[in-house]
Amino acid sequence: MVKTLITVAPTGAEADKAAVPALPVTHNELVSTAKECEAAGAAVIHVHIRDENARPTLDGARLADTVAALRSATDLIVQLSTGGAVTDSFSARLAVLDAAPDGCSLTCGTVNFGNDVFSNPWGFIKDLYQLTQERQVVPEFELFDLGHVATLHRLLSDYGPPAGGHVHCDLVMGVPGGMPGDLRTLAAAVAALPSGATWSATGVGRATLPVMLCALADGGHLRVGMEDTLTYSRGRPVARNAELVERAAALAALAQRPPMPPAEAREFLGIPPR
Ligand code: KMH
Ligand code: ZN
Repeated sequence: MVKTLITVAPTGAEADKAAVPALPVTHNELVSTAKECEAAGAAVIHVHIRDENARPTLDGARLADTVAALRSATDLIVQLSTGGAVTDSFSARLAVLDAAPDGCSLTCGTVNFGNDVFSNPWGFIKDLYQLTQERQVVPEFELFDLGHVATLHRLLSDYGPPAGGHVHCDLVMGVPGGMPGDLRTLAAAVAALPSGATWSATGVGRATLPVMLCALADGGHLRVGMEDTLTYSRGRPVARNAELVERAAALAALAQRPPMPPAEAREFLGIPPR
């Protein structure tokens, strides 16, 4: 029985702190959220940071401080976002690896993102991938659409295996402009993955629960958090990221695939022990 890897994505780059007071945006809010989510069953934290005005930033010193603080306060695997916000430059997104995280996200294609475009042309994808190999930062391949799976195959075939040697993907489903969060699409995406790859899935907004249940039913892993979902149930805002992790952990336990502790998750993902 393979346990369930739970990733928490507590902040994201899109939600506005003024509209969503429970969103962790300060250093202290992020660290205390991380501790609570670890206690609730998370093994990985997918990190976006904010500046002093709660706006998304890729500031290098802040990122490095955040990595250090999360490492000293938790055993979580620290995965920095290289997606950032839709307004971030490619050079700033590449420079995220200077903060030397355990892992990073690596999105395998451009996607419409509501009224915006999340831009990931091939030239940027391959540069970022080669940088992860050089720095030995383990990438998680973020797939927002079925076409992104084709680019993942091209990346592996042109540049070889990732740092750590294991391919782990995250299906991000239900973004307006990306693949929908339903059973048939999830099955098609999983069937198209490279052989030996493992995968998590996350459903944005109202796709959260269907995607979580489908992923558990099909041997997948879970990502939850306020980056993807601001509503716990109809009309009820998320109060804390940890309640999303608690719900994921409870469903995983019900599926007889309890949460994977961080040390096991490191081995599973090919990330060296701390
Ligand atoms: N904020 C989105 C535009 C990632 O973290 O790598 C991109 C994103 C993906 O969140
Ligand atoms: Zn993200």
